[in-house]
Amino acid sequence: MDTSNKPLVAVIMGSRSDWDIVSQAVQTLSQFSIGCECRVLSAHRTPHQAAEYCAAAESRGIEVIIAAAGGAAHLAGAAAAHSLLPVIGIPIEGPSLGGLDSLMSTAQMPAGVPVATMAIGRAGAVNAGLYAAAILAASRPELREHLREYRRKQAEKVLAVTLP
Ligand code: RP5
Repeated sequence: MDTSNKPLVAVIMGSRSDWDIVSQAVQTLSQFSIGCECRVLSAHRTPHQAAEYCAAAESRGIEVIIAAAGGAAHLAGAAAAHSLLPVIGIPIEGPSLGGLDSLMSTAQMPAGVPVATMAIGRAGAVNAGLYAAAILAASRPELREHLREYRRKQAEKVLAVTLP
């Protein structure tokens, strides 16, 4: 799919400290040969730059934004406020509240500005990649087949499990 590997997904995160988890989303995208661009941008520490980046993303050919943040996790919501692109939020687990703070901050958007909120941490990051792939697959039959194959192999692995 998309052999030019032109970035179709923007992956943004509030801090470098989020990268270990966020890299799982990037790895998932790369499994489907989906090009992405990654940036550290914070809703609180670099609010203007984050807004500008999200507002300009669509005009640069980006089709989906993945935004990860921890704590008072407003990055995905801020991205959605500045773009009509679908925004997928990954709540990052922080040291104090186990990620529940990030989950609530990402999910509890007011009606009118949606964010598709994934699970906390690694599962959320992998699923953010898969969800972005599903969005892109709506107009890319080859990618849709790739997703079907992914699910088939996943099921095969589960069914092959043997217990002691
Ligand atoms: C959030 O604050 C970031 O997304 C990160 O999850 C959290 C902590 O950031 P650092 O203090 O590690 O830079 O904005």
